[in-house]
Amino acid sequence: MGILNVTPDSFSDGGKFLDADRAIAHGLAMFAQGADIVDVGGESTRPGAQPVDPATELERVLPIISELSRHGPVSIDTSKPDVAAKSVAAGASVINDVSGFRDPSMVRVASETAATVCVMHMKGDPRTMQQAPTYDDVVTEVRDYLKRQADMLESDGISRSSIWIDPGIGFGKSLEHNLEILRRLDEIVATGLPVLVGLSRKSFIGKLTGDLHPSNRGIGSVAAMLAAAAKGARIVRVHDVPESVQALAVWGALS
Ligand code: HH2
Repeated sequence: MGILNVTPDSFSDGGKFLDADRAIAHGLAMFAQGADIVDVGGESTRPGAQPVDPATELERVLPIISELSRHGPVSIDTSKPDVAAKSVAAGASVINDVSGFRDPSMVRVASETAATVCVMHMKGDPRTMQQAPTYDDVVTEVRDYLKRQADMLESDGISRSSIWIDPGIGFGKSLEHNLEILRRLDEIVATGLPVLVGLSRKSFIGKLTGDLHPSNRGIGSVAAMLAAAAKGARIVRVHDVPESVQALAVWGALS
């Protein structure tokens, strides 16, 4: 899954693709480079990010989704029901909600469409989530939460085969929490639901390597992505599509 942030403030590619033509060109390039899906977002969820109103978010994402969905599968990265509904109407086939379908209106929108849903775990919200998050056992807590949300979505009419889960690397997690989740990802994979992992260029890579600039974290991200794939991750959300496709091709042939 290639990342396309149509925002001024995303932590890594903020401001690069706010212009619609550039965003579309980058999405098409990611399809050509081997992305199976492009994840379009119009609101940054980095720690401390300020919320965006639905009209602004729609204005950013709709033209991109309409065009890109003619060329390949597109997901919409949003927690807002109106944005999700209009994005699916414009051609998105996946609703990727970092707030994990906690809002009943998001569940209703999802159940009224045939879209696949991605349920992510986040502790708190982006404004506060990195303020000393604590867990008894992060892996068990995240896994049980994702299972409960998947059961709730299924009882609200969404087919289990259309539900992906995501442990939410960096969303209310310390460095140790992120590492523990990745080391024990197989316990989340054991739920039987397809697991998506988004770790590309995130701050834990910078903390491990001492390189704090997101654009210098590509190789560390590929290493972590392969570790996640080895533990059974089915979908990996990445900024660096050609490098990730190449790494997965070689790892896939050897594993
Ligand atoms: N991470 C980000 C955004 N959306 N969606 C899923 N399912 N999983 C993730 O880990 C995830 C996500 C944050 O990364 P990014 O989009 O690169 O930055 P920003 O939120 O600043 O736009």
